Amino acid sequence: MTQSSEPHRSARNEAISGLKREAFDAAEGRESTPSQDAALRHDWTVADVRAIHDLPFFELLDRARRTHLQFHGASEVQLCTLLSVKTGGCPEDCAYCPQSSHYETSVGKEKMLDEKQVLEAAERAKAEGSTRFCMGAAWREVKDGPAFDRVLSMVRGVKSLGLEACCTLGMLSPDQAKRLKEAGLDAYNHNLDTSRDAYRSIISTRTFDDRLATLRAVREAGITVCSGGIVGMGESIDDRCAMLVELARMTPHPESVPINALVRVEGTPLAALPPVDPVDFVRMIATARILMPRAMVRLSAGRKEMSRETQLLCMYAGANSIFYGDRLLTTGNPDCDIDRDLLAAAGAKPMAPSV
Ligand code: SAM
Ligand code: DTB
Ligand code: SF4
Repeated sequence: MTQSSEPHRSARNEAISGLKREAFDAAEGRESTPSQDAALRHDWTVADVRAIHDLPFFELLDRARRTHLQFHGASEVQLCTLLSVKTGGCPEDCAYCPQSSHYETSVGKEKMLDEKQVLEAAERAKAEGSTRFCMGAAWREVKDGPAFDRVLSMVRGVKSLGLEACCTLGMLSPDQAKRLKEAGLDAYNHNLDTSRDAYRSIISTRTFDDRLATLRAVREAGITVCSGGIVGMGESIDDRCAMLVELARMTPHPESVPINALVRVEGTPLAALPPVDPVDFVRMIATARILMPRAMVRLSAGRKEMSRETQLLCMYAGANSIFYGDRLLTTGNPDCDIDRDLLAAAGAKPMAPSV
């Protein structure tokens, strides 16, 4: 079942789907043109998406580029910085994740960072040119109490620096989402990761529907939705398309769609999988751009193993954000000077702050 066809849909989403797109955009303070409206569909099927995904490569790129230019600046890339505020020891068994306590990896259980450490990292990120700061915790779910209170004050601190604030903390209740919103949180990352069918072979400790319930709580609290997935976990092309369908059937679409290439970490069950085919990865970025024209499509994990040419093709195909700084959460990311060269090669400039 898709998010928009479930009974607990929010009053706000009901209202949006009942409104004409233009009216919704006007209410949100955005202008939209009739041709933009035509591109914003929510009724995608796997067959529709597969037909786009499988287009001859140059045709797919042309179409994605046209969509991108209709909705976004040609050469702007948002720089975001990630920080793991609570690392390792996670009770979930996500087969890709070095932070799961189910697997022997080099990532150990660490204690939670304090607010000062986080704000120093956020200040450094801002000085390097990032405009969005995302705090991650290796939690199955948020528990009310001192750790959550500390996250709330981290969010307030990050906001006071003029950065977009994002968190990824696992499952959330509607009340916790409301408290994050009150603290000023702009976005919540909670990935579908893969298709509903493939999900069961990747994670056994929670369900795909748990994931959708948290995304609903986020949307209903008025926080923007950041949700995407991982390519390269042994899934089929139909699984990849089905994951994009789940996202693109949401009303409104997620504002942010991270597409990760699996980082194959030793000790995890997926460590020995072959790397993702770069052209297939670009296809996912292009398809996400066509399906969710307004979203920020984020070229996320896996860039350290990706050629410069593949990354440039991703940007051409509609990726308009990267994680910036030499660490993701627990694994490496290209150094800032390498990324400055990448942006220069793309003729791209870092996006100015939006808040
Ligand atoms: N514990 C929270 C959760 O799972 O939602 C937040 C942190 S979790 C590390 C955030 C996301 O990172 C995951 O949903 C997954 O998409 C991504 N991720 C984790 N390990 C990865 C890996 N090895 N390669 C690519 N992406 C990964
Ligand atoms: C997302 O989709 N990718 C980021 C962010 N959202 C939180 C996380 C990638 C993590 C890669 C593995 C690691 O560094 O631990
Ligand atoms: Fe835990 Fe998140 Fe890693 Fe899953 S992806 S094991 S929930 S930190």
